Amino acid sequence: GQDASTPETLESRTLEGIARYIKDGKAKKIVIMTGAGISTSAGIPDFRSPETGLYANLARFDLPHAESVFEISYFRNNPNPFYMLAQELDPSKFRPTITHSFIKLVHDKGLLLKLFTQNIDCLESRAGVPSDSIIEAHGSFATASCIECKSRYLPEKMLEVVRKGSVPQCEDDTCRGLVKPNIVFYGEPMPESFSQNKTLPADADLAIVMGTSLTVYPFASLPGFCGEGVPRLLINNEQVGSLGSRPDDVLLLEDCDSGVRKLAKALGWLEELETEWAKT
Ligand code: CNA
Repeated sequence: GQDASTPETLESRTLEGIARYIKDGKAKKIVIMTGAGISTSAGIPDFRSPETGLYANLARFDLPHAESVFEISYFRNNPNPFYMLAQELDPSKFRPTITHSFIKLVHDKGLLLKLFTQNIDCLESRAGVPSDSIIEAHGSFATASCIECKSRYLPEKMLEVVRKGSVPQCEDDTCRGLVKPNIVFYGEPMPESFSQNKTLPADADLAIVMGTSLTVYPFASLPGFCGEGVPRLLINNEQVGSLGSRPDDVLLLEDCDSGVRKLAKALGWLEELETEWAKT
């Protein structure tokens, strides 16, 4: 949890302390880091929540272990569990949460340095965050391609084939490789956009980490790139990573949506936030 040391930068290690810091104009370059927990209230299960998480519900697929569904070597031999899951997770079925709209609002205020997301559901874009402000660290469902020759495949077409219970294959007759959305599987390299920007948190004057277990590397190392003395706010159901260990870390251990509402209220942004969310 949050250690007891007195803050160096914030007036107090509380949500109000963070709000004051922002209102005083000290946070002009906010880096936001997110994971599956910001989309659970939209109805998309995360990986690791007990009972509701995907890993807890993969037994029916008879996998060697839960992560196999996202392993490139497993996918090559048996893509069916992934495609079954892809059908359920079809991102067009879900609406952004108020947490996504909060990120849009931070952007509209001119305060967003960058959003790093592990999510593949494209809900940040759907909430209106412009693509050049988003680093999709694990890719997304927005594009798809052949895992062998890398040629592009229309994602709508992929979902159409998947919905019929068939396996989408490369349209090049000499290839016929499997098609997969361009999400990063275990065993695949990170996107260049991530590698090129991963030290960007060092330029931030505030970090907000939300809805992630911070267990997947290299993403999980991002909050560590923030400078010492730069406040880091965690809004999550549980304490994760090393957040709470620095004197200007603030832990808000609760639901993301209620947490961002509290922060927005403390900032005097709540009405604007609700209006923004109503547009989605
Ligand atoms: P995770 O490991 O499942 O962790 C989720 C974290 O969020 C946990 O600490 C939960 O306690 C917390 N949490 C869940 N719901 C809430 C909530 N409503 N409010 C506050 N906290 C909550 O997920 P990570 O993102 O950390 O793991 C990385 C994987 C998950 C990435 O590679 C993603 O691609 C992948 N994933 C993405 C999605 C998506 O795009 N929506 C869904 C499922 C998995």
